[in-house]
Amino acid sequence: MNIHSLGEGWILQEQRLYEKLTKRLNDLEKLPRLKENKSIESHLEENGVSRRDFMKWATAITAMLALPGSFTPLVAKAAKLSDRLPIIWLHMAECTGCSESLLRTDAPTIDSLIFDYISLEYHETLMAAAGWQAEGNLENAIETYKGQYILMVEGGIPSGNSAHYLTIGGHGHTGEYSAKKASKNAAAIFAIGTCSSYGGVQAAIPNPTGAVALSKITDKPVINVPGCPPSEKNIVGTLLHYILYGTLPALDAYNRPKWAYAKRVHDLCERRGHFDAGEFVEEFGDEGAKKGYCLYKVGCKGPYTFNNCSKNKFNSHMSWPIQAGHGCIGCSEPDFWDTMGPFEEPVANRLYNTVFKGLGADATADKIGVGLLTVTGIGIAAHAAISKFKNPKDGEE
Ligand code: FSX
Ligand code: SF4
Ligand code: F3S
Repeated sequence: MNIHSLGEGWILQEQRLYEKLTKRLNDLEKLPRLKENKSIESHLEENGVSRRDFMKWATAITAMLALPGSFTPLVAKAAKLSDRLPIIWLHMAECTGCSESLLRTDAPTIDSLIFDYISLEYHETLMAAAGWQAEGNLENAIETYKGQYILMVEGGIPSGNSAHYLTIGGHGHTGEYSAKKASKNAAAIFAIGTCSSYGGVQAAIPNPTGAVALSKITDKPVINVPGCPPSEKNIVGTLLHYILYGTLPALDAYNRPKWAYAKRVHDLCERRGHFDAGEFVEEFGDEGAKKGYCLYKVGCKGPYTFNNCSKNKFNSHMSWPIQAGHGCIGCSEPDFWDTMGPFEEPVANRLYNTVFKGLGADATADKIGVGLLTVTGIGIAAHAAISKFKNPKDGEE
């Protein structure tokens, strides 16, 4: 095959995808608006966002989802149609940081405005209803939108004491009961945050409430969007990806969308040049810290953590942990509370088995042939080993 036919193959593939996504959006457009009859343009305008800003935002999301620039109008259209799909958002055991990541900004971002605009049928932090009425709303939403709604769950699911460590509402239903019930008839399920994806802080040893990941209480596929909390862009991007494709994204071994979690924090880090040059912060506040040197020696876990934080940042794209001067604590990895600490010390010279858990090589580092790992070797070894695993769940990019 020559270079020209390769190029033509790509163009054809791109064209097919464009047609497929256009068809999906046209079908969605036929569905009725679920909220008040207001366009996203007027909603954004009322909040001081111009059409130009909206298109700039759509361009950035297109790139983030690894789509060609020519797909920007489709991404903009997907955002416009985000009021056609009902969403149910449940809170389990957590700190509400995931919702806060999305909503807590002094000037609302386009991401948070999109979230305002979608048809959020139930969200315990945001809804006005309380008590019996709130419970009734949840039952109604599950019933009315059977098989159509997107379920987003924040928080780990306590399973101890017959799951009674978490009870919610007048009937005293357990979190497990509500999450199971809502999962049953969902069109798609997203675990928002590390708690929902893997158990999170409440599942840290000794895990007194027996908190588990959402994926442990349902046999339906769960897309994990970890991070404690995840960035607003990763939450909104996951939603837009589903609106665009209507199918699961390509997932990594921990069921995280590859468009967001395929690369290590270390690979995308603005301090990487200093790591490669051997320029390290030796202790917080030293000359190296002032010069923005690499934070590995003060505990950065960026080499073992998969996330796109440096690209998306937090608080309206203002900053992210490493820019703020602290190392990554590995917050988007399973069991990071137990395995990534102490957070301000490097993981040198200790048996490292965290990132391999669940990949089929979960016992000890010996099993994967790296033994006791040394300071800089570990990230490279971990990365190489992980790269070798082929994910059976790979779908579309
Ligand atoms: Fe908190 Fe969400 Fe961490 Fe967990 O976040 S930011 S404890 S991921 O479930 O609220
Ligand atoms: Fe960045 Fe941390 Fe890697 Fe240093 S170790 S380059 S601070 S991710
Ligand atoms: Fe979390 Fe590390 Fe990003 S701590 S927010 S994955 S930089």
